[in-house]
Amino acid sequence: MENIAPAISPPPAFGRNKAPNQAVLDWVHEVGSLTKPENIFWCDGSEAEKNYLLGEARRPGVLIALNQKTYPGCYLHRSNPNDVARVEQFTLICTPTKEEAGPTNHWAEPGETYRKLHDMLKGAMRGRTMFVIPYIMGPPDSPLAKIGYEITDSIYVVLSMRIMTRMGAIASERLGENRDAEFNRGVHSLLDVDPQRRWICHFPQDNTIISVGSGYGGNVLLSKKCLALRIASYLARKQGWLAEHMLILGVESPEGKKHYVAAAFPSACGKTNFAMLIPPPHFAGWKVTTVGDDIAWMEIRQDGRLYAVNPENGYFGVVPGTSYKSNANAMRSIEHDTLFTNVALTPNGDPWWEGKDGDPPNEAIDWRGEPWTPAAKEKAAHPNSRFATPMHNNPVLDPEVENPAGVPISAIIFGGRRSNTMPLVFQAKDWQHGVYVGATMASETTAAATGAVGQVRRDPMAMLPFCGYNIGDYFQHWLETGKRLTNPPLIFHVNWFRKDGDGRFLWPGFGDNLRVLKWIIERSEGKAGAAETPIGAIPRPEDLDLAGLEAVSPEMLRQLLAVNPEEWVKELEGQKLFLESLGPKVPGELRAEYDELARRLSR
Ligand code: GTP
Ligand code: SPV
Ligand code: MN
Repeated sequence: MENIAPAISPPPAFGRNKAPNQAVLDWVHEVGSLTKPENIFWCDGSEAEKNYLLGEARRPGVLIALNQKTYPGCYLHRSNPNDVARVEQFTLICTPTKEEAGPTNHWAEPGETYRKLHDMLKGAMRGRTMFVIPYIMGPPDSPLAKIGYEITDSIYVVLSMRIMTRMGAIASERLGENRDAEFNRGVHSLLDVDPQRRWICHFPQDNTIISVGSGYGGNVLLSKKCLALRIASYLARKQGWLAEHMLILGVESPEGKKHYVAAAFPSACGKTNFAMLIPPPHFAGWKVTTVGDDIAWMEIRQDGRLYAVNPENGYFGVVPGTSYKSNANAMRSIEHDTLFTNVALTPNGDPWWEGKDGDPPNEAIDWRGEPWTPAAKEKAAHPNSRFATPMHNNPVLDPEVENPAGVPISAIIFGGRRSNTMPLVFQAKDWQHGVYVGATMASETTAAATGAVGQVRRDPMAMLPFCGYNIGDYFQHWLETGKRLTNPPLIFHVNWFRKDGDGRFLWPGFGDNLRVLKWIIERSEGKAGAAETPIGAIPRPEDLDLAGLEAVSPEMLRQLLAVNPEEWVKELEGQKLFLESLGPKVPGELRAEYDELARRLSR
């Protein structure tokens, strides 16, 4: 457990290559003077550096090497048991006014917050090594690419950032020597991993992030949710593009027609799995390829279409439930060169988790480091245990993933985890209605964030915890983007999680989601049929390709596709209350969409 982060032995030659940019040097000097580390290590991203850091990480017990025969290049990290997920209540947007952060964010005044953080960081790295990590988000030549520097006292963060971003010399070279060149400043310190002193603070106006007191995932891999969503969404609005919590996938039919689709599902609601989908046996000749599994940066190009790039270089995915049956592509990806967090360890040194193929081991060490047997009540792997794996491990990585121009998006899909109400799929009437559907979507909460699990909450565009500014302005930005799109993607909503009266999933999900995806792309080509309903167009059973799908009876299909008036009375009320709770910044167009929906439902 990385409660303490001892200094490494004096950095070898490659740990001393400073950045050529004076603005970076000045800032690193400033943070060093404040935090007082034992030594400063400049990361270059080389293999030699990786091997050196892996060696160092084993000494203080930061990482455990897994069985190198069965899991070559794989390691296990156990985070502090008080530190296993994002902490939304301690995640702050520090804009000059509270209104800029808006009704859905926790706000704090920037000046005072900087002062508090500086107090906490004073001498915080004494006896530790301060790592300086240069990184690029996005294909380096993309007009959307962004450079960041993360300073951290955690080797685990360095090794994770190496996987998750384009890290090292490439980034400092790209930044160059110009003192005014733009880069994100990220500072992270574990402090003493005390939940009482855990703050994830964003200063969008300064392109700055400061994170203290955590060593876990989205709290500390500052490239990810902090930069690529919260700060990037703020920049995107100013600059006229979109930064979204979306996977990006390619889907190719047997005739060779290819589409790209972006989909926003809240945390732990199926993005990674959908992005790596394996077609069911009946779908011979169909191919699904992954551009990204969590974040999409999108902009309009000259042809009036929306193009997307994945800013990341790796996947930080949910482990439990991953198996050859549910996602063989993910399994193949994580069998080598992968950093696991909070999974269980078998006696032969393999990682284990609930839902892995085969029988549970007779004994194991659980995610906390305690002995475990299948008779135990507690889970062996934490429900939010994760893998960090390079995207180039993915057997179905899309060939366009490094294309600086991105890929053209034919359809946008919103989706949530809903036991009831929401049909398997429906299509919004147009862009504006689609924005309403995204703005009012809801999902049951998951283990990806601390707090209660399984409660339905509104999570607009799956961005509730990630929008770096006022959500009303964000909706407006979406509406304005639509007006600039002469060739807009169609917008859909899906729900893989509807349940029957006995609480069982009605839809098998995973690979079978291609049946829904096929309908979606056929709609984009103006082909497949549908029934018009008050909430949008829904496929009739005959509009879906259900060949070979024995698991779903006609009655189950009826339930999956149903729009039940009693459920929708409640849903409509929930949507109304939510929009009202957001205050006056909600665009009039969305209030009009609500009125229209209410009118259609009451007919
Ligand atoms: P984040 O990384 O937190 O953003 O999550 P994500 O949206 O990428 O979710 P992921 O694909 O990792 O799936 C989360 C959980 O949902 C896992 O336990 C999966 O097994 C489960 N899941 C994913 N797809 C489906 C599906 O189609 N049906 C069902 N029933 N479960 C699914
Ligand atoms: C999410 O919670 O949406 C994640 C995991 O992708 S984390 O990086 O911890 O935010
Ligand atoms: Mn996510």
